[in-house]
Amino acid sequence: MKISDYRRHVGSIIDGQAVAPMPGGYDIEVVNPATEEVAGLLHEADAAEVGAAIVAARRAFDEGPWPRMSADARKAILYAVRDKILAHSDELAFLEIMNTGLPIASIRWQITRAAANFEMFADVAGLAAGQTFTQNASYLTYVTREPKGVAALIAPWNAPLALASMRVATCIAFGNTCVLKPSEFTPHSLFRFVELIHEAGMPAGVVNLVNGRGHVTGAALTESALIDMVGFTGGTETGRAIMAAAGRNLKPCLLELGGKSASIVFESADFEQALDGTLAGIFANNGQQCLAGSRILVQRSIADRFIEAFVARAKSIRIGDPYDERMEMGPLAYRGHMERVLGYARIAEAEGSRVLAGGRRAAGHDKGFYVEPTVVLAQDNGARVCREEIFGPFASIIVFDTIDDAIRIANDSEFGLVSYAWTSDLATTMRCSREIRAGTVWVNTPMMRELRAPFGGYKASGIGRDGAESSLAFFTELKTTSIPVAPIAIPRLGAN
Ligand code: TXE
Repeated sequence: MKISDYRRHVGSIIDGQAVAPMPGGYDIEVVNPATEEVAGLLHEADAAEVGAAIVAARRAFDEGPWPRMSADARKAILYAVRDKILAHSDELAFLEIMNTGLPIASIRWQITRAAANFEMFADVAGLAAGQTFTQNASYLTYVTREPKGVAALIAPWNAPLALASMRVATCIAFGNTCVLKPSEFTPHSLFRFVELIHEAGMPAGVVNLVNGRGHVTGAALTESALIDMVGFTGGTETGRAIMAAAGRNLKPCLLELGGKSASIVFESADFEQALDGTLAGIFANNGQQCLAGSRILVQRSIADRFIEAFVARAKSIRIGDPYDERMEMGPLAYRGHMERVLGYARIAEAEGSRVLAGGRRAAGHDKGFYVEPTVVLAQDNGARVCREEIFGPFASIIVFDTIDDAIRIANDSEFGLVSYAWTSDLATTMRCSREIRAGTVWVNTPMMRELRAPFGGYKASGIGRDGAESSLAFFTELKTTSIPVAPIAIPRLGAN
């Protein structure tokens, strides 16, 4: 695809129509992180434009066909969205890489995931059922699930299609409508995604799109009293601000936030598998993933050998043009983020931790936010590089002695999104599974998302879960109806 083939200036899509950017409106340059060139412009939606998008979503919910359609009719459209995503995967991949700098192999997989999100939640909604209570012989009481209303959905920049499609699919599958706001760093693939949703036959107003910065467009969306719920994926500090705004209007929030997850390598591990898995756990997706295994805990008996092998492999990771199939890492998403990640190498040195690899911009690139895979041997878990989410290709290694130490260190964190355990010992596996306070424990595997199962965080890693039952619970209201099965005696107030 050529640069002239895509829409460079993206704005809002309201009620199924692209909104022409207003003259004099605020435009933001979107930078390609691999080349530092301006890839396109983003027209920022102000509060009035966000309001128009919310009104469109409100009307589509209150009066439109989508919440009133049969589940099968909705499923047919959601399947058509899946097919559109797959049919346009090259185009979506081009746009996603242009904004994010993620390597094409990662992106291909994420586009497949975006399509799978629509299929999975169409199926889940198609099978959702209520409850019936007949214990009281005089009554039939049944419980139905109804769509909850209009959602404000805020997406991050680290995996825009995979993460926004999860929010949108879980929301609309149950009959809700939404306004989606992508990150201001990565609007292009999601603009095309929302166009494709309409090309698949989605009624106007079900999925609306606004673009802009968080404190302008995002805040106008989450502070609105006309929305019914908020779904957010992003940083923990932003999550706090969003929940505070939504809380003022008593709107519930589903928050998938940051992490500082432990990847624990026990001496009982299959060494090569653990090496492959811990490397993938921190360096996949350019290190920019909430579920990264960013604290690597290694048992002392194997520590020297493991660290040596880990550093050697980290130094050999192929970094370069994200459109090149051979590359394993591309540039970080934006300059400020790159500078923040590099800053942590200086913090590590100042604190007395040892930088074993990386910690600087990758050599051989005149342009682009490329950072060398960085490995730090931390003094202990109190180091800032072990406590703060860095969100880049930055592994902090800690050496431990016993399983008690490993579990204590894993749990000694503000976060609790996921954890990884590498062991062939059953008792060790079971202790990790039971005692680590994180939403997911992966044993002997890097990231494995079972979309049916709950996914989300303990502690500052989030509130609520994605997943078949969890998404149903968040995105629907429960209604109880009670009907007498025969005439009943009602007190006759005022009758005599
Ligand atoms: O993301 P933000 P930032 C973490 C990671 C990263 C840090 C900061 O540690 O270094 O967060 O990243 C919108 N009201 N993660 O600042 O702010 C914003 O426009 C409404 C973890 O770049 O979380 C964007 O659409 N919306 C992570 C979205 O929030 C607001 C993914 C995410 O941006 C807003 C990304 C406001 N007041 C970063 N302020 C993960 N868990 O996957 C911002 N936004």
